[in-house]
Amino acid sequence: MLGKTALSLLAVSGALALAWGSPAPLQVHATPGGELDGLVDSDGDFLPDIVEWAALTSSVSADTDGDLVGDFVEFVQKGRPREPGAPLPTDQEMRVIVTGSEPGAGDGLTWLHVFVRVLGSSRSVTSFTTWLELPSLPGVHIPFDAFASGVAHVSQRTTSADGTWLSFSVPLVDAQVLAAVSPLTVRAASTVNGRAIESGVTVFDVQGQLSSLVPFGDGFALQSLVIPQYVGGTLSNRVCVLDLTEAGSGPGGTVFEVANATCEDCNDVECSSQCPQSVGWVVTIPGGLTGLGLAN
Ligand SMILES: [Ca+2]
Ligand SMILES: [Ca+2]
Repeated sequence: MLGKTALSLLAVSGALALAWGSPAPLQVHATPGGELDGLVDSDGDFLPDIVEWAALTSSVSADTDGDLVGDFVEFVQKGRPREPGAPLPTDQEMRVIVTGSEPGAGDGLTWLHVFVRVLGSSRSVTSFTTWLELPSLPGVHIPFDAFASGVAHVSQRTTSADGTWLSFSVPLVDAQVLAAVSPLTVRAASTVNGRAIESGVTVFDVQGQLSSLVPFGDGFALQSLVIPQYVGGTLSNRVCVLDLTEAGSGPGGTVFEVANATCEDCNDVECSSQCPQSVGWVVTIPGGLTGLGLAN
């Protein structure tokens, strides 16, 4: 798989370049009304439903915690969209996240999403790169060739007070394939109006479910990426809040140990009884939490 790494990064950067004003051959769809292209966004807040699931925001409310700061802004600022708080300073922002496919799609694919908030002209984005890192291959930046599996969806929305919002989503390989090479970290770096911004997300295979860490309270929640099937009208899923303690660093990144694990009620889903078993679990995150852009 690692040998097939020559094309997809070009596709990724090409899509964004096109959206941001540079000529590129990649096919994308215009969204003149500021709507998301191709992905269901039930509450119209520019975050697809599948992203809201993975990020633990509400897919039917554009302001999950009702603090008058919209979900999109809190999400790209790596804030706490489930907890009311004062607005964070306004700046260029970026956040990446990996999700499963839309319910009913039946393709089992995963998706990479990149969201950017640009203040000023969207043409002020002067660089963009995204790559994968594996703890087993420290320092190696793996482009997306072997992982991208379809056409990118690119959308743009101009707001009156919150800048220009950019959305880039591309289908990746089957969840089982991604699980086979996990844990892995998806990272992106960009320069917007002279400011270097970065973001990342680490994807784990937790007992057969692809999961990632989501900022939650004082720590992180472990949330599945793939929306499970409805069983008897009730969503059953693992929503497990982890307290991470830094345990050292190695060639693959910063090593964290799960010191505590508690179940929390999120999006009307219930935590798995297996959550407490996460205590003692060791996680290696390339670049650490700072590298993910989640530690302010
Ligand atoms: Ca939404
Ligand atoms: Ca809010």
